[in-house]
Amino acid sequence: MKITVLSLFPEMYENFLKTSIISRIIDKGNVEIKIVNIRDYSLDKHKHVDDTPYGGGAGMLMKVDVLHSALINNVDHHKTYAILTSPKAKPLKQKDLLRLSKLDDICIICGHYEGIDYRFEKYVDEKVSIGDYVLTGGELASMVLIDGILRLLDDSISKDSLKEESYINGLLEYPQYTRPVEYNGDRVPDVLQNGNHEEIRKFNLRNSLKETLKYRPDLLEKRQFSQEEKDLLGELINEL
Ligand code: 6GU
Repeated sequence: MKITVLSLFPEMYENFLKTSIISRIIDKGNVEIKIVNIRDYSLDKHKHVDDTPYGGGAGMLMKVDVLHSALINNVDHHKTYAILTSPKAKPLKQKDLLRLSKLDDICIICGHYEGIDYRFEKYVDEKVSIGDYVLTGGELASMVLIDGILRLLDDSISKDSLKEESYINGLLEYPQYTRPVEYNGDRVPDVLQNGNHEEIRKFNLRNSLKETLKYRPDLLEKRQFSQEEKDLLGELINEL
């Protein structure tokens, strides 16, 4: 997979790309990441990349000519899937990361200032927000995208651990424990130590449902339940 990032702050990526898990996935060789400085495509001698909005209003907008030049000089716009980071978009979900992880060639354009000239949007295939809040720029959002995509390409993450993960099956993951068996009076639940796989499965499913009910009840509204899950949910609701 090839990922090209267009950014006004390329230095923000240095440590991110050097950090262990990400650099290991990149070093394995199937991923190439290129960070492009948008300012290099400025068309005037003062290297402007932004300008004031027509019609007035606060803040500056990124210039369409600069953005378009950065795009077409770095990717083949027929082959490359162009993603614009923006708080004005549908928030990213795990299923989006799965879909994007199957592409060969993507370009992430990091928005900045109060936004971009609207005319640039016709050169992008998709806009992505990472949540309902506002950041100063798209760089952190692009790193969220890259991290979330690369870990899905990594064959060292077992398919089982992906399957059990929060958001994949529409439930939050159940609590887990490792040694020591007792810490400050808190013990690892006995059932997890007894080796009865059916009891463990049921215990973990019940706790997944419990965590989801507590922190993300909205996820339960969208989901189809098995009879076993309905029974467990009934018990949990009675306990409230
Ligand atoms: Cl992608 N960009 C900015 N600037 N703010 C955001 C965002 C993106 N996603 C959530 N907030």
